[in-house]
Amino acid sequence: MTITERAPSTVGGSGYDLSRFERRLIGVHLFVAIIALGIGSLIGPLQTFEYSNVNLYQYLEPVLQSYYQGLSLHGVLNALVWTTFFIVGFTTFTTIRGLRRPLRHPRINVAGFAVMLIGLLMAAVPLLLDQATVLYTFYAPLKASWAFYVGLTLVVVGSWISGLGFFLTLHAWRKDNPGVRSPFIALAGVINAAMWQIATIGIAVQMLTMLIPWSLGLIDATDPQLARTYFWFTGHPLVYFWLLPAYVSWYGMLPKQAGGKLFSDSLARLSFWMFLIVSVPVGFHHQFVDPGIPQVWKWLHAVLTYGVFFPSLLTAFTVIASLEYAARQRGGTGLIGWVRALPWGDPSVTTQLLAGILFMFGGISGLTNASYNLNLVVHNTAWVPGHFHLTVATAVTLSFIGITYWMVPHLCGTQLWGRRVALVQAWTWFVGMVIFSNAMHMLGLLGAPRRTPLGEALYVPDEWNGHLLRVSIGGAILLVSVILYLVVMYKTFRAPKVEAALVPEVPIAESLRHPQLTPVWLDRFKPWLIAAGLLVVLSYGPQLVDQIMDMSLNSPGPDFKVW
Ligand code: HAS
Ligand code: CU1
Repeated sequence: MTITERAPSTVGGSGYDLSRFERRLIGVHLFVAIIALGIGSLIGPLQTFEYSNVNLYQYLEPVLQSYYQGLSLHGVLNALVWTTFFIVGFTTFTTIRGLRRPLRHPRINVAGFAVMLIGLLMAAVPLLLDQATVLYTFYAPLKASWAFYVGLTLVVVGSWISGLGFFLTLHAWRKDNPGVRSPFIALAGVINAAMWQIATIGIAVQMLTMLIPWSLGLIDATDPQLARTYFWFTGHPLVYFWLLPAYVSWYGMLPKQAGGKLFSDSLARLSFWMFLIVSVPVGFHHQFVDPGIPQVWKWLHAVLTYGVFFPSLLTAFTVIASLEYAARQRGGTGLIGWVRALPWGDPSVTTQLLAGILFMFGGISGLTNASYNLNLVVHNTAWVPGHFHLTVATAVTLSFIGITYWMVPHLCGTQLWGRRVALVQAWTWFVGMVIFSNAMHMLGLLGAPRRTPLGEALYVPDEWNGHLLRVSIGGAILLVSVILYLVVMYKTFRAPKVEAALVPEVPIAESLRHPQLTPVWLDRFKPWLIAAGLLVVLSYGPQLVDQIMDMSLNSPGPDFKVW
């Protein structure tokens, strides 16, 4: 095969400078994301202190009425708002910069942002007024104000609109570059957007046919079982919607930052296509204990969950191989001694390495959850937040933080303020999360329920106490880390502009083998989209038909509020 000179491959460096408009568009996404993370993460430690019976909520009463209002804000702001705004902003960046061309229809992407922002503001009002204290999973029959549901729906619709903008931009690039493999970081971002469009059908149906009419009083009651099934149709792939942008960075950027190359462009693409196929048809692993879903469907989703484990194993292999290659280029030696040769002094690298290390443990707890038998032990216990603070709150969030360490100065034309402070931020996050999440896992095994202000309990088994204290200690360390992050971001934003050569460049990793050698089937949407659609229909279709036929809108009556 001849490799055309035209092939822009995935090589980074210079080549396309973002316009002022593009910088601003991406910047406003990041701005909203970081504010959400800031507020959401400041609430988290309050919950951990509560576990040790230190109730700071009482001092915040005019703003926060209860532990549950705080927990709802924490979950919505961190898990839904920080992630979604960051991801859409970052994918705008990887689309433009990966393809080295402007957005095909920038107005679409501006509209996407505007709709997301309006949705966020709509959802924020009832949340702050204690009218949406329904936690981030908003399980019926907990009922929030209609504005909360409409607002969240608009956030999703806005992300669809932006996704369309990415897709049209990639499409235009492909027309101009026939036969050339799509640059990895751009393709991977669009695959994630495509997966998200399929995944969010569940929540769209839930909102439009159940929760919104119910909250508006148009229907009297709802069916919690069906609502949960719709929710987890979206809720599980949601976690990969969060994870995949971190993988874009681990595969497509981190190797360059570490001084090496991407070990295999083909494996990187394969893992993204696998996520497109198997991210959705696994939602019943959140409903193993729910009545009304026959065992065989739970079994099928459990098997497919082991399938979705596989692309992460591929990722561990490929990313660690890329890092080892980089480290050996830098003079690293030994079976694992090479790890020391990685650029641990670079906060953007260190955050992502630490995120990856904790993700290995998050993967193990995920595997535990996925086993039907073990899930019966850990479901609804503190183990589950233990699991997802290693995944979404570390693998994803700490990686996103690491990305902002080069991206924010890049967009602002400044340099990262306080390199050392940022390193302390990375390590405090790591240490805080190790302590916090280990204690949560242990508490879960001892039977402590999740989503419960345990400090208020009149009696807890003695063996919980040490772990409850460690949860609070972890939370305190994380509080320091969040504050350091906000300071670094603020100072970087306000730092004096520097000449272009001193601004951090965009780290786009070259592949060891030229991407043009990657098989064509790893660059085609159609077969993968068909497979994804088929698998969703097979794994959910019959069960959804059954549940819809059996639907009983009787739970509970119109005026039901438990908080
Ligand atoms: Fe999960 C519950 C199963 C991954 C998030 N999960 C949750 C909830 C959240 C969540 C938020 O089967 C709670 C939902 C709620 O509120 O009720 N999860 C899994 C499985 C995986 C998994 C099998 N989860 C994630 C990810 C998340 C996330 C990713 C967020 C981003 N999870 C479950 C199940 C439940 C669940 C059940 C229901 C529990 C219940 O009963 O309620 C897998 O995808 C995990 C695969 C991961 C790996 C690890 C690979 C390691 C890598 C690291 C490489 C290292 C590097 C660093 C790069 C196989 C890739 C190298 C460094 C050097 C220095 C060299
Ligand atoms: Cu899941």
